[in-house]
Amino acid sequence: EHCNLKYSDILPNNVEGYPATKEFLMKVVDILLDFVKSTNDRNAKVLDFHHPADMMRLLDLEIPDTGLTLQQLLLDCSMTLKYQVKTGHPHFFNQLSCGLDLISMAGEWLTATANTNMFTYEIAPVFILMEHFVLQKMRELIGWNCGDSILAPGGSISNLYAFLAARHKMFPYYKEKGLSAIGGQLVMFTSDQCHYSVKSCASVCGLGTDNCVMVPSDERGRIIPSKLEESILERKAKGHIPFFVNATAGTTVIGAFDPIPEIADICQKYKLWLHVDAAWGGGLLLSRKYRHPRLSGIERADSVTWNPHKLMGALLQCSTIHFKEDGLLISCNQMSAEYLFMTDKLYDVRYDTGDKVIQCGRHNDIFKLWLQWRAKGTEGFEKHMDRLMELTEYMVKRIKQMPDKYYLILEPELVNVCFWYLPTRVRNMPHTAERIKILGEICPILKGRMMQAGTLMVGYQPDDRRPNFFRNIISSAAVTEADIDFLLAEMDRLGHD
Ligand code: ABU
Repeated sequence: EHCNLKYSDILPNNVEGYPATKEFLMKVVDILLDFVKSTNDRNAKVLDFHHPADMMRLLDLEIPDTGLTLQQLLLDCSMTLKYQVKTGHPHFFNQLSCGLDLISMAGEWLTATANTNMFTYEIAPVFILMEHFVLQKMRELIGWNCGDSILAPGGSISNLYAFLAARHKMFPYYKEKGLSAIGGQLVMFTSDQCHYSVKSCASVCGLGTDNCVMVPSDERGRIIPSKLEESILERKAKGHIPFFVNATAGTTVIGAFDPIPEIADICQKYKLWLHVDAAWGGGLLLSRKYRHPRLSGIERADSVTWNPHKLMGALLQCSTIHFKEDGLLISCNQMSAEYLFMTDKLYDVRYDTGDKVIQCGRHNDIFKLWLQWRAKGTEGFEKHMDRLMELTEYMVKRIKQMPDKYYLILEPELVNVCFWYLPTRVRNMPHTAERIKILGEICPILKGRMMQAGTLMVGYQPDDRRPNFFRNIISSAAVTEADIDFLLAEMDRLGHD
C-alpha cells in the first residue's frame, strides 16, 4: 500500500501526511548517505561511464502525464546518483572543485529546506547577516577594513561585476546614457593565461574582444609587467581609453600568480582599475605560509574575485566579489524596483542586498560556507591549505622519482601539477617536439581509459605553448599520499603500452 503513495499523500497536500512525509524524506536521506559512503570508499569507482545514447537507454527521463509514486521517485533518486560522477571521491582530481565537505553539504541541505531568496532582509534575515559577517571577514583577509562584497553565481559573473563597477567608477553616466557617455574606445588588459571570462566581459559589455588585450606571460605563466605597460601605451597612442587591468592569482591551467605589486604600480601610474581574479588562488590568503609572495599586494586591488567553492572546498557554488570602495556596487547596479526594494520598510533597508546585483533572484550560497567556517575555524582552513600544498609537493617529488614514466612540465606555484605520462614506447626517445607531439596525442587516449575503467579522473588540455598535457588538481580534503601513489600507479597500469 505504502508503495503506491503519491505526492498528494504527503505535506503540504495532505495535512495528515506528516508520518508519510517523514518516511519518504528519511528514505531520500538514506539514498544520499549511501552516496556519501561510496564517495568515500576507495574501492568504489569514481564513475560508471556510458556514452550519452547508452545512458539514455539506461535511464527513464520521460516526463509523464500522470504523476508517479513516491516509490518510483526514490528509485529515480537512486538511479540518478548511481550514474553521477563522484566528485568527492579521493581519486577525482579532474576539476578545480574536488571533494565533498560534509559540513558544507549539511549547510546546503538546510539551505534547500529554508528555500529562500537572498534579495531582501525581510525574507532571509539570518542569511543576509551571515553574508555580512563572512564577506567582511574575507575582506579583512584581503587586507581591507572597508568596502563591500556580494556572492555571485560563479567566478565569471564575479569578474563581470568587477568590470561593471570599474566602468561605472570611471564613467558614472554610462548607466543612464550608455555608450555616448564614454566617447571613445574602452580597453581592458589581462594576461594570455587568464580565465576566459575576463575576455567574455569585453564581448558582453560592448568593448569587443579585440579590446581585451591579452598581454604575454613568461614561461611560468605570469604576466610580463613591461609588456603590460607597453600595451597600455600602444593603446593610449591610438587614442583608446585603457581603464581595467586583470591580474590572475592562480591561473586555471597551470596555477600561476601574476606579480600583483608590479601590476599595481602600473595601474597607479596610469590610473587604471586593478582587479585580481583570485577565484582559484584566493584560498591561499588563509595560509600564512603560502599567501606571500603569491598574493602579496592584493590589498592594492580595487576588486577581488575569490571562490570558496574551489580551494576552500565549500559546496558548489560559492563565489564572492569584493570591492575596496563601499557604495559602488549599489550605485552601479541599483534599479530601485519599487515592488521589492521599498525604502519605507520597517527595518534598515541597506540590508536589502538585492539591488546591488544585476540578477533579481539570488540563491543562498552563504549558509554552507558560514557553517563550514564555524566548523573549521580560520585555523582549520589554514591547515587545509597547507596540507593541499604539502600533498602537491609530495606528488611533484614522486613524479621526479619516476623520470622514465613521468615528465613534470613546470614547478607548481599552486596545487595544479602539469605533467606528461610517458608510455613504454617513448621512454627511449629524446624529449624533442616529435616526442611532445606523441605525448599530447596520448592524453585523450589515457583519459578515455581512465573513464572507461572508472577508477580515476585527471584532466588534460593543450595550452598555447604545448599540445595536450595532464593537469592534476589537489583540492580535496579526502586526498592522501596513498591516493597520489594510486593515481601514478593507475595511470601507468592504464597507459604503459
Ligand atoms: N572556472 C574554472 C573551472 C575550471 C575547472 O574546474 O577546471
